Amino acid sequence: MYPREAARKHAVEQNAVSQSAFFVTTPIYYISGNPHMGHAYTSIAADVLARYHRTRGTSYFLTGTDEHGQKVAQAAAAVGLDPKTWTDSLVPRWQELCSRYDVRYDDFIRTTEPRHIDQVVEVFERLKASGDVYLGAYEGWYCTNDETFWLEAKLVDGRCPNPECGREVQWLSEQNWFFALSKYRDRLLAHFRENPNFVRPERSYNEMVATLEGGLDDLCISRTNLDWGVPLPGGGVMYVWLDALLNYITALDYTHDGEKFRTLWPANVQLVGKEIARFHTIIWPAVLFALGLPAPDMVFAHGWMTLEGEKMSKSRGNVVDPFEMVDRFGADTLRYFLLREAPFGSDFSFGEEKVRLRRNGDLGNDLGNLARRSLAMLVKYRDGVVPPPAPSATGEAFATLPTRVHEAMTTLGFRDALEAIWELVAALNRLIDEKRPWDLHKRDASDELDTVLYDLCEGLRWLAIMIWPFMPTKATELYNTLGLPGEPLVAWATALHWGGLAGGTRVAPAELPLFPRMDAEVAAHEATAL
Ligand code: ME8
Repeated sequence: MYPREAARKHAVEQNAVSQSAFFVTTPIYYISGNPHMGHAYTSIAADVLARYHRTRGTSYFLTGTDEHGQKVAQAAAAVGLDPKTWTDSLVPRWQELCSRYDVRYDDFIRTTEPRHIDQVVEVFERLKASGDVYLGAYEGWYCTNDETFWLEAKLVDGRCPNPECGREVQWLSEQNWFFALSKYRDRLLAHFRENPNFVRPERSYNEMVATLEGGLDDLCISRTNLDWGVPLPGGGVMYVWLDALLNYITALDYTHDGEKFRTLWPANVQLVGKEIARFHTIIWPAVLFALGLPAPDMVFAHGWMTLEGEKMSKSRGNVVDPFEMVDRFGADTLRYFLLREAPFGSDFSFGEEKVRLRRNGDLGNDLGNLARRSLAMLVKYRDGVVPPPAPSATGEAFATLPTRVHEAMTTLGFRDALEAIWELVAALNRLIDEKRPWDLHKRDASDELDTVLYDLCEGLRWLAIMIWPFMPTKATELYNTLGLPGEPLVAWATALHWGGLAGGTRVAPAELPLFPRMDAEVAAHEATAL
């Protein structure tokens, strides 16, 4: 059993939080141009998950760029650069995407780095030695856009059968290296059956089982008509998909038996867009099995961000610039929007008007006004000093909220988690409307006013803690406004007990409003001013 599996098993037996880091990955993105909003989506989701698990112990978040293959080579050639100079010039923009959206990765791997290339060659040698990689003749159709070989029978009108692509395919005829994928079909099917959570959501799970039941061909894993890739002993370069998939373990120093590898693999969650589920749930685990390694616990194939009903993608040209959006709306509003708008497994359309509605509604009217009104009343009626805790119906009603949010986060139900958190927002707003603190003040109902003001402040503290993974900047602002120092990166199990906010705490509501209203005209004006 792998050390990490043993540690987890122990944690489960002891009913304790596992001390080993929660390991989450994104796909490594093709660096054939600048990032678009779809790329930001996956990275934000991974960041939210990593931050959530940081509140429970530690997490490790890996992302990076996929820099080999014909697609990148062609993009570089189109601007007259060699591929490495081209990717070097683009990587800073991809990393900037992360920093602009508060996406804090622990490692950013590039497949052109020596640490990756050396290990890819070593893996190739190991697979050759075990007989899982063998030399054979390849003749078949290749789609450069998808970097995928297709069987003749699968082509649609002689073109790439991927409905998102449909481009011309090329006939290739070469001596090539093959990976014995077909040999792993039964083991994969058994793995799927024994681990229903291996592939989520269920739709992807079912699709992949159907693919497996339909049979697997061995996979051609080398290319001889291309030199932009990891060079293989004896000539040719490695098929870009195998090269890319291996990043998940080369980043952990796998072939050097690195400490990171021993403590982090298998990954807890690997996030991918649904179009690349097949690579991650069939080819990837088969390669891991061939290396004698366990498969990740879960591959989550999320839905697509669309524009006017079509998948947002570079090749279609219908992309939204994430830098322009973050300048306009700020990172937290977009992070909230993306994870609140649709269940994580479903497609959803991106639209600025929709972002603006969420910003002004859920964030501005519901949460922002709650904070503004509550703190203004505390300042007005109690000089900004939090009253002592008292037994609270609100506290009782929401005692199970952290557990509900946890359950949602475990299944990557980001939207459910946010909806559950917003129940507390709504309850606190109702509390103000029903109790009318201004009347309590007029009537001199001092104890009751204390209880209401305490509940509002304590509720805001809970909210700051629970929204932190989603909106780290605004959550920290809210937390600091309550007179609490640092970031609300705290263990929920100890921090989320109603009454945790000490009476006598002095609030500092200077930073409000949290979410200033955005008018359509203002948004448009700001856009033209950029
Ligand atoms: O496939 N909606 O890279 P890629 C949602 N290099 N997510 C989207 C999206 C959209 N419209 N567009 C892109 C590759 N994404 C390979 C991966 S991994 C070993 C190699 C996100 O640049 C989503 O995560 O085409 C998708 O799977 C990924 O970007 C594809 O990025």
